[in-house]
Amino acid sequence: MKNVLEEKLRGKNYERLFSLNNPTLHRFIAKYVELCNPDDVFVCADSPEDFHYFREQAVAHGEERKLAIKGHTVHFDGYYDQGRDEKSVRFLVPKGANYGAYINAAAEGEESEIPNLLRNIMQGHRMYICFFCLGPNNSEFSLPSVQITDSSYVAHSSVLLYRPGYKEFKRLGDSPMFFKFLHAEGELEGRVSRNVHLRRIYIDLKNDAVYSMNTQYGGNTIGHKKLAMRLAIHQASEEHWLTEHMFLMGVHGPKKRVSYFTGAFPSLCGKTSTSMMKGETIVGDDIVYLKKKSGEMHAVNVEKGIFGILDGINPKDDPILWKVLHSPSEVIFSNVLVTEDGKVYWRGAGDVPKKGFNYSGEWFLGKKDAEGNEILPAHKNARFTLDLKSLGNVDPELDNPEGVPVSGIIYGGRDSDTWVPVEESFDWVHGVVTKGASLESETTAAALGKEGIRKFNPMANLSFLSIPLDRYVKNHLNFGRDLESPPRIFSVNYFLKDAKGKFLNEKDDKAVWLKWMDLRAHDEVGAMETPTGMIPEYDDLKKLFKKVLKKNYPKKEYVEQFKLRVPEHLAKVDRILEIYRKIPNIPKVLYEVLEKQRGRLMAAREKFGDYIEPAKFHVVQAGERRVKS
Ligand code: SPV
Ligand code: MN
Repeated sequence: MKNVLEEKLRGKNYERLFSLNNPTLHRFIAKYVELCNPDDVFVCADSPEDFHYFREQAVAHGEERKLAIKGHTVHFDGYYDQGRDEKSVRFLVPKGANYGAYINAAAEGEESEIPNLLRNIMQGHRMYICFFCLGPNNSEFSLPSVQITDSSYVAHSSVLLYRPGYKEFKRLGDSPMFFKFLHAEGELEGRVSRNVHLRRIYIDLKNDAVYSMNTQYGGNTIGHKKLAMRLAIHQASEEHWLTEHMFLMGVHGPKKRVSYFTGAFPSLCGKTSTSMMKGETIVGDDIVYLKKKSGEMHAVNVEKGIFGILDGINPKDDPILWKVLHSPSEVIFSNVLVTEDGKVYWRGAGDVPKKGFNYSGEWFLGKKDAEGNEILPAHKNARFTLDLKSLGNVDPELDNPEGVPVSGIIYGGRDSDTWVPVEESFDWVHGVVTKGASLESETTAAALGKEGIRKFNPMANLSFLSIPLDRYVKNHLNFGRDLESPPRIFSVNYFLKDAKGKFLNEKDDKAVWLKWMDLRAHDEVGAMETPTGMIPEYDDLKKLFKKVLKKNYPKKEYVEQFKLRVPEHLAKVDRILEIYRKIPNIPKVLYEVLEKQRGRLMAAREKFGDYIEPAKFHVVQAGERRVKS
C-alpha cells in the first residue's frame, strides 16, 4: 500500500496524509490511487493557500473561466450532463435485502463494473483529496468525510460549500466511521466528460462509500451534496435521527423573536428563495440533520454554502441574491450564458443577449441542438455556488454546534390545483401523513427527464432515499412522538393557478405565509378549521400583507386562493392511498389518517358542494386545537 502512495503523493502531500493516523483512510486512498492511476495526488489540509490553489487549478485547467467581476468564474458541464442522473444511481445493498420499489438496487454482479470503469480513469489527471465536516465543526450532529476527485471544479465547489474536515480527521484518530466519495470525470473532450453514456453513481451503504464517474454536473459529483445525503439518510435511520432535504431559516417575529423553520421542497420549487426572504435570516438552503435535544427538535445545516438555481432570479424578487451575484466575491456560475464582455445571463436577468458562450459552445439566438430543439441561452438548471458568509442575511447560529430548535416544518411542491397557499396540519401525525408523506410535485429541470409531470415525492426526498419508504415514513412518525412539543407542520403552495392557468400568487407572497406560520407556531393568531387543516383568517392576512409587503389584499383574492377544492383533494387522497397500498409494511395509521381526511372532505361536500369558500368553516381561536387526526 505504502509503495503506491509514496510514488504518487510527493513531499508535503504524503506527510499530510500520514499525519492522519487512520488505516481505513489510508487503505481507501491507496486502493483508488492504484486503480485510477492519476499522475499525482494533492492532499488538502485546509490552509487558505490550499483553497486558493483549487481555484487557480480550475482556471488553469479550463474547468472554470474568470468573469468580468472579481472572484467570479464560470463552469460548463457537458450538453447531456446538466442535472442529477437518477437512472444512473445504483445502490449496493446487502444480498437478499429488499429495499422496495423506490430504491434502484444494483443487480447481482453489477458491482464488478466499478473497478472496470475506474481502471486508469485518472491517467493524465491530478487527484485531489479533501476532508470535510458535514455539519458544524466540533458538533455531535456532524459527520466526517473524505472526497477524492480529479476535478478541480469539484474541489473548488466543495470548499465553498462544506466546512473544513482535516482537523476533524485528526480528532477522529483511527475510527473507520467516515463517509468516502470517489469522483472521476473520465476521459475529457474539450473540458467535458466524453463518456456520459458510462455515467454511473454507485452507493455502497455497507462501506459508507460512493463512486461517481464520467460526469461533471455538481449534483452527480460533489460528493457531499446528494450523494452524502443518501448515506446520511441510511445512517440517521440506524441511529434514530433524520436527514432531510430541507432549508433552515430564522423567521423574525414580533418583539425581535427569531424562530427556526425547516422547509422541504423538491428541486426548483422555491426552497432557496424562501430561505432567502428579505427580512429573515438563512441558516441553510438544502440539507439538514435533525436530532432530539432536551425534548425538542434541533437542526443543523449540513453545508456552509449554496449551490443554488439561477433561473428566474431577478432584482425585484431576490434582492439579496441579486446583489451578491453582481458584486466582487467568490462565486462559481455554472451553465449560464457568458457574453463577450465577461458578464453572465440567465432567464429573468434582463434582456436576452443575441449571442454568447454557453453549455453548447458558441451560442446565438435560435440555435438548435442535434435533436432539433432550440437551445436556451442559459440552462434552466444553471446554478451559482457561493459561501453563505458572502450574503448579508446569514443567521448568526449557522455554526452553532448545538444546532437550533425547530418551531415549524414546511412542505411544498409544484401543485397547480389542489393545496391552498398555506395551511397548518392538525398535529404531528396528520402533518407527516397528509403534508410530508403526501407531497407531490410537477417535475423540473433539476433532474434529467421530462418536465411538468405530477410525481409523488414524499418529504421532497424520494430521489435520495437509501432506506425502504415504509421505514422512512415510520421514522418520521416516531420522531415527533418522542418530542415534548413537536414542531408544527405546514404546507405551502406557490404554484396554484386559476382556470386560465395564471398563477394566483406573486413570488413575494411567501413572505406573508412565513409570518403567518410563525404566529401560528406561537399560538398568536386564530385560524379556520377545514377538512384538510387550519387556514388563515382573511383579516390576519390582510394585516400581514400591508405590514410585510405594503400590499392590498382584496378579499376576492383570498377567497379564490383559499377555497377548498374538494374534488382535487379527494383525487389526491385516492392517488396517495393507491401508492401506499402497494408498499408493504406501511404503518396502519397512515391509511387511517388519509381515510379520515377523505371522510371529512365528503361530509363537507355534502353540505357545501365541490368548491367551498373559507367563510363556511369555523374559526378556531389562537391556542385552541380541536380536530384530532
Ligand atoms: C437539488 O437539485 O435539489 C439540488 C442540487 O440541491 S443537486 O446537487 O443537483 O441535488
Ligand atoms: Mn436540493
